Amino acid sequence: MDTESLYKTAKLLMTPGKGILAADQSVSTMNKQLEAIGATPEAETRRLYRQLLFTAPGIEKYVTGIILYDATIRNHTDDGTAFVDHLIAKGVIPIIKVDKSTVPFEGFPGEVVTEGLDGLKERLEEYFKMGARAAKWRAVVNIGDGLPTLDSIKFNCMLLARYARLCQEIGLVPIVEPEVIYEGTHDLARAEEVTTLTLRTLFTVLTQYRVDLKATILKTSMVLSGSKNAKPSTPEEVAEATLQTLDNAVPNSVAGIVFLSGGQTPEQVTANFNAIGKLEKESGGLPWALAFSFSRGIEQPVQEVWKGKSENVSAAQQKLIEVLERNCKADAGQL
Ligand code: 5MM
Repeated sequence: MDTESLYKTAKLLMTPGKGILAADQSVSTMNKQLEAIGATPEAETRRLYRQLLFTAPGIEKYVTGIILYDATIRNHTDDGTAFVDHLIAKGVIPIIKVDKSTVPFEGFPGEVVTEGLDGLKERLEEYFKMGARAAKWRAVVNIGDGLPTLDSIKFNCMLLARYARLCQEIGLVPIVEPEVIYEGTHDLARAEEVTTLTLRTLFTVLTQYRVDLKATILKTSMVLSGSKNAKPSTPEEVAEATLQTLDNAVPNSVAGIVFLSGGQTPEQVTANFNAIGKLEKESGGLPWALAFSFSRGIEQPVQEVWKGKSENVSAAQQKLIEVLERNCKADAGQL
């Protein structure tokens, strides 16, 4: 394991003032997003959309890395340049999503388990050769009546540990993403309780299975009341609960923490992220660097401008830069 290279990559990914763009939608998710804007859900439209994102002038000023899906890492721009080579030339680190999504967890009604360990070592080796230097795996934790179960959390954390240690062996920085789902009627206190339990379990299991936390990035949900709770959390409440949870559950040695947007609206997630940035400043600094790693929270406004039409590409790229710039300001609590 080349720990020095891993530490260097992790540090670059967490460069202050920038974030990570999650452009790793699977084919089915991407197609749903295309249909929602009236675009044709086919391979060429998906390629054109990723090209729009990756060739946006100046994107490298706002992102350290971009998370790609398997079909995207194998794809190219109009002139035949591999997307990975295009990103590397801009100083943007290619990151690859390596999980194969979730399936129902038999014996655990209402819970899911993430697939993707079979053949993972060979896939990671191939992605490394292509130019990827980090990889992401998403586990899902649902909150509901009697949910989540500790057994389900533990099992998903073991899968995350196996993936993370394999990544480090091969030279890829693991981005571990245990997403506590926003959808539901739960209140803020319950979200905090579940997120704390999930993160504490995760770091116990990662340590047990010899994952180097100094070469690991956590991708986490913000802590907020459920999407169907009668009392939506204010940005100040989200900031306080989120930082308290991280303080209670994340070891100082972790290389960095990035946030997912999790179905919050783009405006809501940026306001919450800004409140986190403000509170971070007031607290005089945290043990880890914090950054954004939104997908829907950044891309939804871009897709709405683009609508799948070539004449809107430039305006959509401007929108992307505008949203990224706002989130970089929010990172510093400057909105
Ligand atoms: C768009 O969501 C990504 C891929 O999910 P699917 O495999 O279901 O298409 C996901 O990995 C994403 O990177 C993170 O969950 C964060 O995305 P959001 O949209 O929550 O910021």
